[in-house]
Amino acid sequence: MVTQDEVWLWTLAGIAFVAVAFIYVISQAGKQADPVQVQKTAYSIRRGWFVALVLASIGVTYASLTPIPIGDQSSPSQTAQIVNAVGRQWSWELSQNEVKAGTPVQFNVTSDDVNHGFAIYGPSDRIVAQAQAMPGFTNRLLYTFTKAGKYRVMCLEYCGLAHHAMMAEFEVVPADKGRQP
Ligand SMILES: [Cu+2]
Repeated sequence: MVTQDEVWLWTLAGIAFVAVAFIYVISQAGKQADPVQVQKTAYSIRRGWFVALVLASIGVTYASLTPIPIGDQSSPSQTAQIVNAVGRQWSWELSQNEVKAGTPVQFNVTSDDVNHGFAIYGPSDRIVAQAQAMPGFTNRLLYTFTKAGKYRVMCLEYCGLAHHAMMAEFEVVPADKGRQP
C-alpha cells in the first residue's frame, strides 16, 4: 500500500476512536457516580495511557529508524553500479543513463555551484529517492530499482531562474538484460 493511503487509513481510525470516545462520554452524562470510584478510574486510565504512549513512542522510533535510506558514506562501495551525478545551474550531468533493476545503484551526488535537490522520479512520477546536491561535498545515495522504465531527475531546491528546467532522464532496464556494449 502507498504510504499516503496508509497514513490516511490511520487518520480515519484515529478520528473513529475519538468519535467513539465522545459518544461514550455523552451516553454517561447525567449519571450519578461515586467520586472516589471516579478518581480511581481516572488514575488507572492515565496510567494505561502513559504506558501506551511510552510503548508507542519506542515502537514508532524503532520502526522509523531502521529503514533510513541513507547509504554508508565512507566505506568502500558495496555495488558495481555507480552513477556520478553533478548538478549545476541549470542542468544535471549523469555519468551514465542506463542502470539495471534488482541490484543497488550508488549515486554520487554533488554540485558545481549552489545547493540543489537531487530527486529521482519513477515512471509514475512519484519520487523514489532523493539526496541533497552540495558544492564541495559528495552525498552517496543508494537505491535498488524494482521497476524498469524511464526515470527522471529533477531539482527539489529552488536554485535560480531556470530551476524548473533542471531535468535529466535515465533508463532502468530489467535485471536480466545487460548493458549494451
Ligand atoms: Cu533547483
